[in-house]
Amino acid sequence: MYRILTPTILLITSLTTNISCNVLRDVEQEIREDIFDIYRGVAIKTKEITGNNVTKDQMKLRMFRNRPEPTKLVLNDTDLHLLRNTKGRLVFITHGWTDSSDSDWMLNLKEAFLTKYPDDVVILVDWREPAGKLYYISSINVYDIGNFLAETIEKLLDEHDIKPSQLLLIGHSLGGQTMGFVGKRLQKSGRKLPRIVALDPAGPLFDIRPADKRLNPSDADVVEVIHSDAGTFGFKDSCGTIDFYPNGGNMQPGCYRVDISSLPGVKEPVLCDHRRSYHYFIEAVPHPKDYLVAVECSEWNVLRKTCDLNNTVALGDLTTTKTGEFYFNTNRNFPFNINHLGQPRGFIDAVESVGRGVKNEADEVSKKIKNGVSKLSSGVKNLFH
Ligand SMILES: [Ca+2]
Repeated sequence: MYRILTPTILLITSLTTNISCNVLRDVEQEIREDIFDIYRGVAIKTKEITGNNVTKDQMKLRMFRNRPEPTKLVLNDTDLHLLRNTKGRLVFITHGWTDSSDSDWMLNLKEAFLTKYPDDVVILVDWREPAGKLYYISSINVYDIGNFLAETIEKLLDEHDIKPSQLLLIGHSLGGQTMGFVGKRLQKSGRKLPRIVALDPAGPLFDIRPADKRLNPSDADVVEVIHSDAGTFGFKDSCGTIDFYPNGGNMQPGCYRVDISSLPGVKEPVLCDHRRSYHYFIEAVPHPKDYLVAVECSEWNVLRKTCDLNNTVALGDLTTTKTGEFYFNTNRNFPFNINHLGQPRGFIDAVESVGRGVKNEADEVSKKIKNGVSKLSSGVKNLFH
């Protein structure tokens, strides 16, 4: 749609939007430090990979497919031959901290794939127990889970005629980091994954690690990253071959509308931005073209956006080999796709919304969050349970 527009460079100032955003970002930073930084010292001292006892049976693979007949089973090593004649892809999807494959988002994403791509097989990777530890421990456990999943994939490639081109790995939060470790491990035996999709890959404790100990652009031929809570729960900087920053990457419209002052209701508003990454992706999968279209921007800061309207990619295009940083705006609620006729509409919406009172809302919510932060410090262990 952008191609019909004549200007190739778009500059839009949105200073007012960013003032209100910065209020919330400061508060988010406080929450982040309360939740994660108390463990930071421990995590740095912990020898990575050692000192934990994750076993392979703590990783469960739940397989779903429509053909040759609808099948749903827990996949053991002895069942891998069932995948031998898969015509489509093997889509591995995994979750993050304190999450499991029972989550609606994983089941919805599975359905999105099987409906749009009926020849695909979806395998939900469940590691709920190692993912349910204190954050710094779970953040170390991703090494083991990544290695276990890589071993299974090696068996599929070596013994069951699966081709590397059939593999697609998708993970949210710590799961995004996990899939990076699968890619690293496979490269040790000379194979490279074609594509990883990391949905707001975890930032805390990974942001202080060197690139080879976290998700990085060399983990697969294409590493797609959707940053929806960049710098808070998600990884802030570009860490893929292509990085999407919906709504700028940290402040998702429609989040922060739940009353945070009554814990444990704090869970939803705090994680709302982080979770939007999978909501956007689930909505994108059925529409590989002309939907949730992102535009490449070389600059996106307080004062200006410098975007190349001729360089776009749809979020659901799982064939793209484009590289760079891409941005798109969304609606506040489902459906998140904005009518892109006249592409600048998304940007105009963002500016207009300030006039509609977003600033007031932001101030009110930030006040409530600040009240919540003091409660968080005392109850952090129970926060996500
Ligand atoms: Ca955020």
